[in-house]
Amino acid sequence: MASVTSAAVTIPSFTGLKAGAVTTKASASVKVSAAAAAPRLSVKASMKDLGVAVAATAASVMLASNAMAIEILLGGDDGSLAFVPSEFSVSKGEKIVFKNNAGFPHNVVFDEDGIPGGVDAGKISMAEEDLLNAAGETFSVTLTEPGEYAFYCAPHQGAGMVGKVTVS
Ligand SMILES: [Cu+2]
Repeated sequence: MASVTSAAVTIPSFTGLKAGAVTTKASASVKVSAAAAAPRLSVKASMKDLGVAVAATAASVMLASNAMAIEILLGGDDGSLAFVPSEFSVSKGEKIVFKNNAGFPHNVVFDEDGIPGGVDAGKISMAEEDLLNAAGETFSVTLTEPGEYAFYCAPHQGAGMVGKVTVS
């Protein structure tokens, strides 16, 4: 019973996909035999659908990030010593807000050897000895020069609390 039902469902849906792909994409190659053309067209159609889905996701992320600041947590909810997320991207001029979450004190220091040439690390960093001591405290920075920026938390750099932001 069950196998008969699934076969009955599978065959019509595959045929439907094939028919849709042929009508939308292959009007020029009418003479190609259906048996030879169908598998390739089916693969093309599914890759095309996937591409559309990815592009739509990327577009909505870009719209969201252009509209406002991005927030990065200092310390994971479980108390782990990490930036969350540790790697992210922003548009130039977008505000980045680092927010104390757990496992503090933390701070945010950009690595002078890991930022675009001409950018002054001191102007975009907290001082090594300055610390965010309470939950919810923030440090904000806006980067205007495109490129990759490496940063770290001075007290926890040795524990792996480092991050990277790509500005474009
Ligand atoms: Cu830290």
